[in-house]
Amino acid sequence: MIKIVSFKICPFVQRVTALLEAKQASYEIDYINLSNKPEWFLKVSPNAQVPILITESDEVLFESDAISEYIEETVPDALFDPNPAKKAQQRAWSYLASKHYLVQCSAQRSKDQATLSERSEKLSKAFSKLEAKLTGSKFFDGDRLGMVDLAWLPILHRASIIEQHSGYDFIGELPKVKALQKNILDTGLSEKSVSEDFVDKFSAFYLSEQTYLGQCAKAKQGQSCCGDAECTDDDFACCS
Ligand SMILES: N[C@@H](CCC(=O)N[C@@H](CS)C(=O)NCC(=O)O)C(=O)O
Repeated sequence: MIKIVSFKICPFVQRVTALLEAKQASYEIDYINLSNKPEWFLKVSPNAQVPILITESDEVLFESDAISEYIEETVPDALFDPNPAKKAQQRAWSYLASKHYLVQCSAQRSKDQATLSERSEKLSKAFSKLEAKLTGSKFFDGDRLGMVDLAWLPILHRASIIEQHSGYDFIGELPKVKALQKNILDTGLSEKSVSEDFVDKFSAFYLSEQTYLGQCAKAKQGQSCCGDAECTDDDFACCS
């Protein structure tokens, strides 16, 4: 059976596991601690990063884009369009998502509102491009879930957890992206592609008291708004 080496809150891993789940493929998962990488991992992972995929014949694949293409080619039920031009476009829209994974991680770790606004700007631009491209169909390319949707899944899943806990919405007033987020989350693949304790692990890192979003989350639970002395909004508008 193929094996995925993972870190629980890594969005690059989640893109790969969401693809495996979408194709109903069997796989094992091995979680490692990135702050104390095991020797065996350092020996086989060229960039010392997760995800890696270990094939049934013990070949090690790295880089989530390459791993996703391997899964697409080797596991039945193609999710890319067979037309080369269409496929190239779908790859490009997938890259737009994956190149914003770390942007979102960094925004989520912002210590104050100004930093969050500054760091969210790049992600907002990507969401605006996506909004302009979407047609209003259920998924990116019609009614069937595809590779582009799976590339956006980690970002949209994280945005939803952040919104639920803190009231802050990375997406904002973009109806088509909001509808896509709902349709992707409704597939259940976001939960299936992470560990059971994902929300706890994610919250411990991104919604701790050290982050602005963590302060918003605390405020939303009924304490003072945002921890900001000037902010007294009952509905936490300061966090939205
Ligand atoms: N370009 C890589 C990025 C993977 C990546 O950044 N993984 C992070 C965790 S989310 C990692 O392993 N960081 C550990 C390190 O860089 O030392 C991919 O697409 O697979």
